[in-house]
Amino acid sequence: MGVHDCKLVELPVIHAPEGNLTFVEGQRHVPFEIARIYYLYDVPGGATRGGHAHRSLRQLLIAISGSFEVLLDDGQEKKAVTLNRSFTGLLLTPMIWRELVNFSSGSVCMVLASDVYDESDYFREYDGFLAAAAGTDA
Ligand code: T46
Repeated sequence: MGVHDCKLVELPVIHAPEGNLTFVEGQRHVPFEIARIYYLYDVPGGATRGGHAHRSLRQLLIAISGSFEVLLDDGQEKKAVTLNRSFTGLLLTPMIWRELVNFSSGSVCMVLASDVYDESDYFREYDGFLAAAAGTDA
């Protein structure tokens, strides 16, 4: 699993004159059952979110409103993805260091996650993540 497995997912859009509707179904539009939803909002200009990796958590990030950039790093390769559509998600596989930057004013990042919150699933130190990604950790 690497940054190239972190793919964009196009979600269905039901168009109507009164406005559009998008929906997400676990195991259909995302390759996992959705155990948790959380969202980032009121992010001040210049702030960075993330700055960690997950051992096993899988997630789908969606810019429900506005835009932001996701910087991905699997320990060997890096990739930057801009999210700015409420019908496009970014799938994050395990063992990906991520940083979210350049939030536009009023933007909202909604995250669908494969598991409930578990701090022990996080790598919050980059060196520890790199060692685990390289298989050189204890
Ligand atoms: C990720 C990016 C995109 C909870 O209590 N429950 C939760 O579900 C989450 C996500 C966080 N928290 C607590 C843990 C911290 O005390 O909220 C605080 C802030 O969490 P964190 O610093 O991890 O927030 P972000 O925005 O840097 O990262 C979050 C997710 O943790 C992470 O999985 O990929 O959003």
